[in-house]
Amino acid sequence: MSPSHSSSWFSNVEMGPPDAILGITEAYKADTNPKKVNLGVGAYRNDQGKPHVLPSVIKAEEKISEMNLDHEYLPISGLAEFTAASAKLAFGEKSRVISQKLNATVQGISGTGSLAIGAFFLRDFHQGPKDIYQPTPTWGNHVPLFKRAGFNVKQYRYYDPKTCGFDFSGALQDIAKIPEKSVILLHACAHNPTGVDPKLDQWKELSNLIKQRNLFPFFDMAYQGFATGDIDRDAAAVRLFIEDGHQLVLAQSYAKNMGLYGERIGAFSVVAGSSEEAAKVMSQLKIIIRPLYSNPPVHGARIAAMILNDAALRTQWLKDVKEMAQRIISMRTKLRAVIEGEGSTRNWQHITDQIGMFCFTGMDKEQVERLTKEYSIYLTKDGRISMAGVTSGNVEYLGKAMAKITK
Ligand code: CBA
Repeated sequence: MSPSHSSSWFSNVEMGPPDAILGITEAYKADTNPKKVNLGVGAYRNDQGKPHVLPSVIKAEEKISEMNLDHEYLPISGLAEFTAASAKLAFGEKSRVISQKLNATVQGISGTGSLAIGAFFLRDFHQGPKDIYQPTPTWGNHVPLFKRAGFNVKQYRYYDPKTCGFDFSGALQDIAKIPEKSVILLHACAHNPTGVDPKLDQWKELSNLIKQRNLFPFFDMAYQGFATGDIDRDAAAVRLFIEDGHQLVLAQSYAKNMGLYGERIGAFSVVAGSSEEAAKVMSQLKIIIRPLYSNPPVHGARIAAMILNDAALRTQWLKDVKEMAQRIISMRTKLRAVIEGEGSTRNWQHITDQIGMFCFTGMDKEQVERLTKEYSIYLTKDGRISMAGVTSGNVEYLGKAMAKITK
């Protein structure tokens, strides 16, 4: 006898669209053109186009393997040596957050999982409207992530397509109108997808305005080190907000800056009003995490903790990060030179002005489709290319194709 509702319990399930970013990797893999290039996902490649395991990570893994550690569960909040080091990396060793124990920091499932814990925490405890204001544009996953947690997702102006730069006055105008006590999402550095960050004095003004409007800042820091190659400079916005007296929450990822993509290692911090409050917040974070995934995976946490806490490995890591950032910067220069060398009449200065992993090229949907169809160059529909996938081997091919398509 067939079930009364229909032939299957799941006949109501419709085919969903592929993911706007990770779906591109699937399409790339299926392409048989030997010249194909994947500039979709933000994953660093070495100059041979291969995934890169950082020398500091290789050394940390060797040390960990020699220690013959067990595979017991971590505590709900994760590996303590990791979370303590992660908070220091973000806020700075000498921060009042650290000395006054104002932070409740838990290990998260990379940046995305850390953002999700934050969204759930604010859903339950934020004393204000469940509205989050995000920059236009923002990382595509920010929207469904906060919607799933029950937030209304709204926008503030961020990117100016005319200048391919930061729309500072637009952002100030929009933020000035955000209703009090709303949450505002800020990319700490290396904004995705635009590669455009506010300058330090602009951050200062943003901080003042956000304070004046009594908004609550949610920082996403997925690229610490990737903007300038210097982890302290890249944390400047977060640290400035702390100096200005903001309370805030912060999601960190070690996918990019340690190349630990698949290890899913990140952290979520709440900066509370006192150490007593931080302890209470910590208890609630654990209550959120326990039914979700019980406790986080251990391997990535061990690697990150080893790198952050061992002086020699940390020095090596800072060098590794700088090298990745510099390779990307050199590819920006080359790509611009190739396109301009092809006689393109467009202004391509933004390729070298923008920072971090991505270049928001200004190419439209049709141009992107042509690049993919005619050249097997894969990128997101908004015209974003992952500069981390551009190499000495493909930069000519890419630049010439871009010049042709945008003629
Ligand atoms: N925040 C921002 C702003 C990001 O760009 C990304 C990654 C994350 C999450 C958080 P993870 O969970 O892996 O630590 O990163 N964004 C991508 O690089 C990609 O990894 C991107 O290509 O946009 C992704 O998942 O979409």
